[in-house]
Amino acid sequence: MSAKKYNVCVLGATGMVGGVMMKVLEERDFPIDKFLPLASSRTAGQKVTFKGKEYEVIEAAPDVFEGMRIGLFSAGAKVSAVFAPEAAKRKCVVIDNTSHFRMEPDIPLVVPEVNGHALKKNNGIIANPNCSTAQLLMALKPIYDEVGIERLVISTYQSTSGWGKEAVAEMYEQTAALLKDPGVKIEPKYIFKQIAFNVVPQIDSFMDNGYTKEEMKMVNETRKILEDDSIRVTATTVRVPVAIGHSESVNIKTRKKISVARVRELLSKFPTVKVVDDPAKGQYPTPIDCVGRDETLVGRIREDISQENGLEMWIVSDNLRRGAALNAVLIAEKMINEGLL
Ligand code: 3JN
Repeated sequence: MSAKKYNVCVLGATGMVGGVMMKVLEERDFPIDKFLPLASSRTAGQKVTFKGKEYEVIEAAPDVFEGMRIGLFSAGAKVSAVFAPEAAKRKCVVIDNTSHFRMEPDIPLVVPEVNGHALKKNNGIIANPNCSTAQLLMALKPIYDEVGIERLVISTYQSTSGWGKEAVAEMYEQTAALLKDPGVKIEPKYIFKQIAFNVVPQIDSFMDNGYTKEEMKMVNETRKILEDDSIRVTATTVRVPVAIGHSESVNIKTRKKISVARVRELLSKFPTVKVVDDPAKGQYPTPIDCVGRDETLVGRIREDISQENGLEMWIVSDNLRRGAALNAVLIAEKMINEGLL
């Protein structure tokens, strides 16, 4: 990377993704001159530590972006809607982790390893995909490039951290309460139904077509990132009582036949994908294996016995990291390396 250093702000610095963004920036020794942690009025004033130094989190306002060059945003779609244009206007390039701009035609939606080329044409706002989409595409891209994809049927098993700190705490609190008294009445607060000892087939709100917003994000974002609206995609997204790490069962109908051996070979060569797939040795990925790791883990790769050109696979990744923070930092690094920043 260049010797140049950048003024970087993180909006949503008190949240789970914001925390991992700061960690990833530190770990990768991102070239930072001035660092500014920001949040909405709800959590501004709290303290965060970055590179061993304590910072007070400043409340986001248009003027705070003056002099900033890179903004990593993860404070919710409404906050981004207000502040991303304000930041971009002040020459602070925004990498936004919310859904607000993802489907806007002139805003690139990017997983760097998959469609990094899309960064070239931007108006100062880049969208980071939904966490479930990002990890999915890491595993699909090499297959798509080799044989094309006709249809995808996805079922997700998403951890509570995808819904924020409060949802993770809610899972532990409910679990503790039920261990103490199995008959206790659980009142869900952040997750739509009891999450302890349960699974909940609703993530985000329902739409008129019966799908949830999370499901339609996966459908629409997959097509945008692969630049292929002909792919048919359906998804059921489910919350499970796991703290970190989203899992996905994916059925793929390819346009041409591909062997399982070739899929394993292609995935093994793809950056930040790791094949963990040795059924004879009982090896396949589970969410606890992916926590804190950059790699998307893929296993259970097999031919679908029910159709021609069908594949089944299981994709696991750290949703806070791969699906959000790392993806955002990789976008910034790629823009620097390509002279876009
Ligand atoms: O729950 C998950 O696992 C992922 C949730 C993502 C999410 C939650 C609330 C609002 C998003 C997102 O990234 O799409 C949004 C949003 O930005 O709309």
